[in-house]
Amino acid sequence: MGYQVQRELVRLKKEQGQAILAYKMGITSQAKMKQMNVDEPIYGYVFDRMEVPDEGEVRLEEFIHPKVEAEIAFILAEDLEGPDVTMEEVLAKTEWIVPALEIIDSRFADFVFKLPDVIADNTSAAGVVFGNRRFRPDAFELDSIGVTLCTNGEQRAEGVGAAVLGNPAISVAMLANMRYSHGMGKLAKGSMILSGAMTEAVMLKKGDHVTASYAKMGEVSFQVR
Ligand code: OOG
Ligand code: MG
Repeated sequence: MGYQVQRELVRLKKEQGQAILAYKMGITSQAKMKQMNVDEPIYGYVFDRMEVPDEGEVRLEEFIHPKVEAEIAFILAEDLEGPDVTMEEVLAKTEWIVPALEIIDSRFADFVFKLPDVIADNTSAAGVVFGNRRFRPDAFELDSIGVTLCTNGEQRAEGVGAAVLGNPAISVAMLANMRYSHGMGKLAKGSMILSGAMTEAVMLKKGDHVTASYAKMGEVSFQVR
């Protein structure tokens, strides 16, 4: 099973001195779930060394065939523990929401994989750029936040919060509940969670300047060298 391999991967990375920076949900859109023929999203981990500062740089050589997608991240004010976490509980226990870009990369050619493979491959986690500004969870309706993803000023993808399981907070609730059912414990206060892509993933090329522009939440960007 994919999660057993993933657990071993996490153990090895920790042994090498890497630390978990954030949790991530993946395959959270109806379109992607249908494509993968699943009715449940998947989760994985973002490690500390995957972080890129807002307006920072990545080197294409450090990846295999990276893509980027726009997401909303949550930072918890209180512990979240399954099995019955709801969207309302997530919103009540969230300290901040933060616009974020996720860089995904895959061991599998053309990102063609079966579900256990992508879970074992840590859900393609390869990088994260958190925006510099953070917002209270009640500042907006998260399902209606729109985002456009551009490379070199040209729009490549767009999306909206509702693309993530109806609301990104539902994705966080599902993460807490899935972790409970897998015996993985609670999401502790202070945890950061990437809730899943609001946009299609866009292939990166050398020289790309990537910018995600969020309605009311500003921009997150980085440069590919
Ligand atoms: C799996 C990871 C997907 C997301 O936000 O949906 C993901 C993949 O498509 O390679 O991170
Ligand atoms: Mg993602």
